[in-house]
Amino acid sequence: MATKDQFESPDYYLLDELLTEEHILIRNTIRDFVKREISPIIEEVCQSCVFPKDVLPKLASLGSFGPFIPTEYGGSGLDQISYGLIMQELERGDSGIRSTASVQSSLVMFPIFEYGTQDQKNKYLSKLASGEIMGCFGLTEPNHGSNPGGMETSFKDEGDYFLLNGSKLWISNSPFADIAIVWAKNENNRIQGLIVETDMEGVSTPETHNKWSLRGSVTGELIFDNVKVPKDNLLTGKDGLGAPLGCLDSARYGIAWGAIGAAMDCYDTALKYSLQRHQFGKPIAAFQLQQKKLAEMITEITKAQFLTWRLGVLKNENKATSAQVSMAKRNNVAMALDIARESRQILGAMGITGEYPIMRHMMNLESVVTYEGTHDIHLLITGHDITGVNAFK
Ligand code: TGC
Ligand code: FAD
Repeated sequence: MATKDQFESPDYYLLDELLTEEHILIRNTIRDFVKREISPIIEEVCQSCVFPKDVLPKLASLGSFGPFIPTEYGGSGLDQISYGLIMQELERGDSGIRSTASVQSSLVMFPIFEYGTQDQKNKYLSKLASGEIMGCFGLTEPNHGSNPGGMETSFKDEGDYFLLNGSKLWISNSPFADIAIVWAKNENNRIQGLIVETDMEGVSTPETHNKWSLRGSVTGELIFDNVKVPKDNLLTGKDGLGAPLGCLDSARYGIAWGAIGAAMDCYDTALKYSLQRHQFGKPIAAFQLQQKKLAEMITEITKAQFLTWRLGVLKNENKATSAQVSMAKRNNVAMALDIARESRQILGAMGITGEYPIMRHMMNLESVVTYEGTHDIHLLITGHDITGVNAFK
């Protein structure tokens, strides 16, 4: 049975005073939605590994799909801080729910909006915003994860169509997606994006089973066996590896906010538990070792909140660099994972049960620290940025 969600958000340095009334309204709307619609079901969803598809239209109606896409294309026309706050609140509920929304927004709607033709925007964006169709993003391959530039998936110009062959692995949402943004090499070895409809002949999307992490998000493959893709489905606005990496900048930014949500939920749970749980005749919150854990958690959450809020301001001003996004993604996910582990200890044995959200967040974050660029890859991006020396080459 689901326990009531009594989450209270920590705001130690009064960050709310830097948000607009609209930001707070959006944040609170998503927070209420998560308490009402996600918290009561998420434990069962993750234990059973059955994705709650009826959540999709609800996420859409709240504007979680493409918040930053202009309203003329069905988006909400919101700024980057609003997008971040939506991701924070969804991930406070569960990383898998945030994942579903961030793939749809940053990895499917973003490339169509930024690199697509006018016809592609008209055809797909409103339907994606309303959740009428769902998308996925195929970059990673069996032999190419951190190094997507080495991808083997390719397409050939066959006159009337492009012939696509290859495969993608670890693709969020692929088993139920209607379309896939697929990154593949053309005959000149140049990476380009294609909009592939998953009911095209030769496309299969098998689900990846037995995950211990992100069980509230569906993961699968994308397999292309001589798929005839209409030429109108090529994303013509940008080519090269920079095109998919540009989408990742948007998604990684959302993850930086999302990780704060997961960390806040773990901290809030551990703080409350430590005040209620008595050992040796007093609440465990009275012991210095437990206070140290809690004090360090709120310090790290507060630092992450300000780093990420400032990144949002820079993004709104079009001044954020990819390296700044990498720093925030890396810092915040590691911070959240550390807090999940420490919180789990504060709950003792109770911490491993599904009665509390901590173990689920911890397991989810083991994926979040790997996808969208691993912890070590983001460190090397920072290293490259500050030294000018590229460790990948
Ligand atoms: P490199 O030579 O450095 O760069 C190639 C071209 O790309 C440009 N560029 C970027 N452009 C936009 N945004 C960025 N973040 C960019 N980083 C680089 C660069 O300027 C260059 O442009 P040009 O015009 O000179 O060609 O590329 P490299 O091959 O050395 O690789 C660099 C590296 C390792 C940093 C990059 O490939 C990388 O980020 N690897 C990590 C892979 C990754 O993050 N995969 C994510 C897959 S999607 C996913 O995980 C979704 S999970 C979704 C969910 O469920 O939430
Ligand atoms: P590898 O690249 O094989 O790396 C293994 C280890 O080696 C890592 O620790 C890495 O940091 C390290 N390493 C690699 N290169 C270097 C180096 N140069 N220096 C130092 N260390 C290095 N991908 C998509 O395209 N779309 C999706 O929707 C998607 N969703 C995902 C959902 C889940 C649940 C997961 C787990 C992954 C998803 N991914 C997706 C894939 C994800 O982006 C990759 O797993 C990630 O980029 C890392 O690739 P890899 O797993 O192949 O690890």
